[in-house]
Amino acid sequence: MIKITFDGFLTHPCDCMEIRMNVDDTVKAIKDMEIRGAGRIARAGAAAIGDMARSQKWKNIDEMRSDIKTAKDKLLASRPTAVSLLNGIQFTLKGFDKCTDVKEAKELLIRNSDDFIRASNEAVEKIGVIGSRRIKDGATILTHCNSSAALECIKVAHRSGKKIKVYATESRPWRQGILTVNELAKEGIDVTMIIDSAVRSVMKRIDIVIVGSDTITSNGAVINKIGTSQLALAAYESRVPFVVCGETYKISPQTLFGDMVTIEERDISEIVRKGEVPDSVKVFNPVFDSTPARYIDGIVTERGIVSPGSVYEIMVQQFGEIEFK
Ligand code: RUB
Repeated sequence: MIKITFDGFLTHPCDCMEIRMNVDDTVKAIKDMEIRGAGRIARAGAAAIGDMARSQKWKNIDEMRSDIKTAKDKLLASRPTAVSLLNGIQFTLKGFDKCTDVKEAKELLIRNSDDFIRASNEAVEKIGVIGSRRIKDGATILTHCNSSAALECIKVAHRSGKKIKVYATESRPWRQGILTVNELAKEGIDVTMIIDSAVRSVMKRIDIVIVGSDTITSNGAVINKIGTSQLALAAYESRVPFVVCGETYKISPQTLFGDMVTIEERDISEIVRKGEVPDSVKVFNPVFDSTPARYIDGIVTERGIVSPGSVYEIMVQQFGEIEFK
């Protein structure tokens, strides 16, 4: 298990696909950001349910149902913003309600979990290929935080022989930018790290902004790491294309029915150390923000590049059969 502790530095990319963990350990790892990034937490949630089905013994289906529900609730409470986690778990549980015996239910959950994980990884690969075509030879790219989908586009462009440069934001307070620059440097990509507040200043050097997504809403807005909307505004002002990468399971059907996306607020110790400011000072640490559709030039999905305005159609195709409670 790769350990990432919060001391202001992230040192290792985590990839839960190599790791098999029980539900409680998965929940802890997600809460502690040892497993992070919307795609990874979705795969970790699906993997935890699949492994529970693989390893646990139940006397009857009612007992199994009750344990799976508890596991689902715990996983969903681990991080509130990325709908990918909910969708990954919903996908894994598809058909579970109709199972009448433990053997059948176990097989279904294991199969669904494996299918989701495979499809999720394949989606990132496809996004990489599709998104890379939007990157011109000689382009300078700006990215934010650490998105496996966004970085895949950049890596595929580089591997195809395009000469590219990347600016990567630090992404305070967790500094996921450290992961990003390490990942890109390892690939041999020319990468420059900047502090978050340098975004507008460097925008004149940028040809395209490519970021990831945690949740995509029915009106085409994108929820991603705090600061993403600032990048979008600066790009809009400079007429620089702003492209979002998102697997279709990052679309939130709940938003169609009026639900708002919960923006996670994390502990203030991520921003200030104890005693650094008087107790009277309030500290606010929202870790995601929403970028309205009008600032987004395209959303790169595994089905192709779509406009924010077509999210509704994809939502219907993708989730038409799923019941949301
Ligand atoms: C990560 C983040 C990423 C998205 C998409 O935030 O905002 O841009 O999750 O990532 P955190 P991916 O580090 O707080 O989880 O493309 O890997 O799903």
